[in-house]
Amino acid sequence: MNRCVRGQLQHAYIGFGSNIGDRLAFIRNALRLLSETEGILLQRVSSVYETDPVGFAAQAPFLNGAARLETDLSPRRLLRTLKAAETALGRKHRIRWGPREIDLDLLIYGDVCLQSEALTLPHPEMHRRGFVLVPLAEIAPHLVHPTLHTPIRALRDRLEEDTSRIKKLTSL
Ligand code: PH2
Ligand code: MG
Ligand code: MG
Repeated sequence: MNRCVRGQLQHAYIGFGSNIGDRLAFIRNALRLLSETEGILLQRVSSVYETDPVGFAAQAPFLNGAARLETDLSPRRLLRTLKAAETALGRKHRIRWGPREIDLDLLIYGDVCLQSEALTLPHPEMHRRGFVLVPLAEIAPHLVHPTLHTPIRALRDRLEEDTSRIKKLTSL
């Protein structure tokens, strides 16, 4: 159920990634765009990690990270804002799971759980992905996953995926 009341401040967590061009510049520009957006306060940003591609392996390594926002935008408006930022930064549409200039994914929005064609919260794959959980555990180890009722750090620690190829690269 979406319990968000517009105008109320919520904590939202996003994941970001890039594996084309100047990856760090795409990430820096995305975070700057979001921090300049009315209704969004960028509160915490993880280190940037270099990660092996998951899903479609024949592509360049990614830079990934996570951030905590405080926002009074609804989940759908926040999602639209993230998509608009991707487009503004020059993201081209390519194959699913494939290379991208910048990817901004809404992972968790307060304790909202919803499933629709446009948006599923929490993100349905996040608990299986090292490139999401490693940076997210850095900034929010005790955050409890709204449907699995498990802290992010514990989800990271029980990952089946090999996280040895997720290397902390730099801080922003
Ligand atoms: N994103 C994908 C598919 N595979 N692999 C890594 N390492 N990082 C990503 O951000 C990523 C991916 C689709 O969103
Ligand atoms: Mg993604
Ligand atoms: Mg995405």
